[in-house]
Amino acid sequence: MARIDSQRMKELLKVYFIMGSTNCTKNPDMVMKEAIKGGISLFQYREKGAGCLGRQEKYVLAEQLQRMCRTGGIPFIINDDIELACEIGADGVHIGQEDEPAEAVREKIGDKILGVSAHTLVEANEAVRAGADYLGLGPIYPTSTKADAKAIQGMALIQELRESAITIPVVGIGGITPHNARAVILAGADGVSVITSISQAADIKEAAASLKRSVTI
Ligand code: 3NM
Repeated sequence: MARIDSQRMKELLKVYFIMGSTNCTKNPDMVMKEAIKGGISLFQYREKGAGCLGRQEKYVLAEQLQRMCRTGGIPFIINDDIELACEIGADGVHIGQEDEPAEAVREKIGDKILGVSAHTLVEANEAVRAGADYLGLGPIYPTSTKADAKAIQGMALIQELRESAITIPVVGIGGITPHNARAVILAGADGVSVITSISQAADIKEAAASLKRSVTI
């Protein structure tokens, strides 16, 4: 296996859905099924926050969601838990700045997809050097999903990055909905990453489909 091609990565980032059990008001299986039907392009399992699942249950849900992604042809990424990602053969991992250094994670995961959250140009450059395949930039808009979210970035970081020499695929995150997604793409992102606007939508399939329409320019 070789590292993912940058063009393919950009395609996968278009509608990047992130979810864990605490983000769902409905059964996670059902949410996943509808999101796939609606046209998500990539999925990240992120089990975080108050009331999140313990090790064994997390493992079971991860495998369940991974199976659904496989059937739907959607690559399956795991947040933070590199051990779990390697154990179940996930397609990639996503890490933040507080996690293990990207360079060490790249060593452990070989050619799997590596995503890194960045909040400054310095962090972005460092992640590229360490072997990231894509960057998550945020929070773009206000979000109540991540308790320790940094200051709102708006489009500034995406634009700054696009004006720099960095060409790595990037996805915006934080408070993105079908109504404000297009601005993120127009600012230079390759896609949008969302939790709430899909996981808690009244019509999950339509929310995913609507995001897909918004980012298709
Ligand atoms: N990371 P929602 S913001 C997981 O800024 C995450 O790096 C962020 O959730 C960052 O789509 C965020 O519900 C939460 O706003 C995104």
